[in-house]
Amino acid sequence: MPRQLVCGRHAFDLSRPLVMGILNVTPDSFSDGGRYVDQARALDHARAMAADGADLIDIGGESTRPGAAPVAQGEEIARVIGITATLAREGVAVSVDTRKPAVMRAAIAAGAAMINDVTALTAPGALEACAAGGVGVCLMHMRGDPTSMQLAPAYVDVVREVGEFLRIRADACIVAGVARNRIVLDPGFGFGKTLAHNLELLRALPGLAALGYPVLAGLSRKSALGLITGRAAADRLAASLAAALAAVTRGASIVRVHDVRETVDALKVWSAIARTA
Ligand code: 8Y4
Repeated sequence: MPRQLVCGRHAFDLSRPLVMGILNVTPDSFSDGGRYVDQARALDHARAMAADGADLIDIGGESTRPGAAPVAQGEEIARVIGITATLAREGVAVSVDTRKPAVMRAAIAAGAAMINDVTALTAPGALEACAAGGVGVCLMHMRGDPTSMQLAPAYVDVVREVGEFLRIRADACIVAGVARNRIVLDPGFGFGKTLAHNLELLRALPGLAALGYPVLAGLSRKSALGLITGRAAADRLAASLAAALAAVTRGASIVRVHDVRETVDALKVWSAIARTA
């Protein structure tokens, strides 16, 4: 039987890599049209990514950038819930990127299929919110918090420490009642890691995948790719495609990307070559 990832009413076949499209609904500083304009544009972008072949759309209402202002939970809910409900009604598998249990509960009630948490459901009540909802969960590793994480990240053995953390969080999910086939692990590229740490983790992805859970890799446009190529974030498409292919070659089941159309094409070529059919 093919391996499956169950996210609410969506069941994904893991015999091919999945693409998660990134949708930020943090207010656009260039737009003074208010929430409605931001939301309408975000919805258009989400529908375009779904039409381009995104398997999941990851909606985030709180920036994890160093120095980003914290967002109150009511504001975060207002940013993400309308779009989540609309897309879910249209049959799109929506992932909501949040650290807050109240946002998780609202997202699940609105039809979210997955909760993507950069703190791996460590907030009090987060495990329970997700266990009750039947959603998929993405557990990400981060060292420190978004404000301090890039100051001087240090590990004795980054691969072992990240793997151990994720194994412990997966166990906590199972104890809380999250089904095994709903759990995704993510080493958290760029979250409290130097370029050398990110490269070590990427090389070691097969070991992480060997824990038995699908692995998500988020490398799209990240600063590690900027350090390697010398290019600004908007100019990192080729670097991002190379990174996505490197990740799936090493066992990643899901890639979280900005450029869905290009990534889907790259993965089609990769799959045509890789498939032993
Ligand atoms: C340009 C634009 C450059 C955005 C960097 C970025 C991950 C994640 C983020 C990830 C999972 C980001 C919410 C950082 N990264 N969730 N979230 N995995 N699961 N930076 O790698 O995209 S936000």
